Amino acid sequence: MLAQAMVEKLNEQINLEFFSSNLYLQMSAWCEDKGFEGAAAFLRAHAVEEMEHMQRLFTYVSETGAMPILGSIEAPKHEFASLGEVFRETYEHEQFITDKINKLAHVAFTTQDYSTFNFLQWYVAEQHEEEKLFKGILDKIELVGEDGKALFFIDKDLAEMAKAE
Ligand code: OFO
Repeated sequence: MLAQAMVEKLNEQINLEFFSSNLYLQMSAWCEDKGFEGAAAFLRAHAVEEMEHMQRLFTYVSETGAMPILGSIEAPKHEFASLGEVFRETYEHEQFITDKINKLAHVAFTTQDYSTFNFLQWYVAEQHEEEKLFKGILDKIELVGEDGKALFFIDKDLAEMAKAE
């Protein structure tokens, strides 16, 4: 049985995972609109992964006998200055999510909710992967620059990465 305060925090995280999914889906629409098809495919695939993050939390809350409560999800922004900006924002967003997961793990540990603490370890490891993934893309963009030719190759690379998502 989870403490009510923990249920509320897990519900907030469910909401945030929905937001992450919508953010990447919206970014994929911007990329598609600007002709970056590889980036669009990559972000769309990643939006699906975020829904899996949401589902995993939803299942955990249900299985412990509490009720997941879905709130309204903030609309993501839909205008970006460049492909570089899109990926700078993905990386910042993942850092924000890591911070949220760390705070959740801290609360679970300090309230001796070891079941939730153990459950959250998957997210701790996943956030390491998520940051690595987005930092890697950002590093590549910063390395090659943002002229048309460079972005063409970045987009091709992202198309390959989308297949692995
Ligand atoms: Fe991108 O890791 Fe969930 O939100």
